[in-house]
Amino acid sequence: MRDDQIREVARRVREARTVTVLTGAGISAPSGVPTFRGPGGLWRNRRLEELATPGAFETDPAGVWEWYDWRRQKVAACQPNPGHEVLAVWSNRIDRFTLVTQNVDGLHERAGTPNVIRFHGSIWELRCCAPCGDRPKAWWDETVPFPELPVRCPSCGGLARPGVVWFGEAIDPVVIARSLAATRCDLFLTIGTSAVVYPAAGLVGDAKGHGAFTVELNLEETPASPHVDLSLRGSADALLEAIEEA
Ligand code: BJW
Ligand code: ZN
Repeated sequence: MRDDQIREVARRVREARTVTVLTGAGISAPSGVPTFRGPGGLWRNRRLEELATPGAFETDPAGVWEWYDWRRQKVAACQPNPGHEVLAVWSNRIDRFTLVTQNVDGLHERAGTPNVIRFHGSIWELRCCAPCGDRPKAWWDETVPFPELPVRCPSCGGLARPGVVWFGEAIDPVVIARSLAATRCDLFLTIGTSAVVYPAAGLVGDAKGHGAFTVELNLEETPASPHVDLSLRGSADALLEAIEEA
């Protein structure tokens, strides 16, 4: 049964004119990056909602920065896995291929996928909280670990923050527009995401509404599973390798 499903996905990848992929933490899990809601997802016993919100950062910027500094160190020590690599191959082979990721780790880019749509920003981008005007609002910084926390804006000395999207914050409108445009596709794959965080979790339904064939790759069932055309259980890296092989 599973071999048939893998062959079917492989055929659809081959025949589709337009392919869109949405990834979540599960694609990076085989690289050793912890997921949010799985085992190892809790950091110092603090729930995600106590860390990934503007309120948490306002109350305890050093504490939230400690979490990001720890994650940046972890990601810096990780390598893209075969799942990232297969998607990079597709991105270069399929003319109309779009990769939307909720991940902030940068592993898709490191695997060689160009033009990744970073739905929730990047852990490697920083922003000044007190926009100081004499440098771009956001800048790239791969320092690991930071010598001092919380991180300060190198220009004005004000508080800096990670360039990510926290709960209650709006997704960049350009990112939303590009992602929604990409839901007009022949094939939409949702890979390694718990499908509970909106608006990202709504993209697969939008794609289905536009007539796309929808596929989920995940270790476990998710709220999206009953709604997709094909839901495959397994590790994203192994499934993507098997699809590419087929
Ligand atoms: C494997 C695997 C392997 C493991 N192989 N699989 C509609 C309904 C209800 C609520 C809302 C709604 N619309 C908006 C909301 C509120 C909120 C929300 O969604 N809340 C729900 C959680 C209840 N959304 C927001 O607040 C968003 N903003 C917004 O809506 O703004 C509105 C607005 C408009 C105008 C002005 C102002 C505001 C923003 C959401 C931001 C989410 N941010 C985070 C942190 C990012 C930064 C960081 O990384 O630090 O994004 S939270 C966290 O969750 C992170 C992730 O990208 C995101 C999704 O997680 P993901 O990737 O799915 O990971 P996990 O851990 O949950 O799941 C891993 C999966 O992988 C599991 O399924 C495993 O089985 C699987 N897996 N190993 C294959 N080897
Ligand atoms: Zn500044």
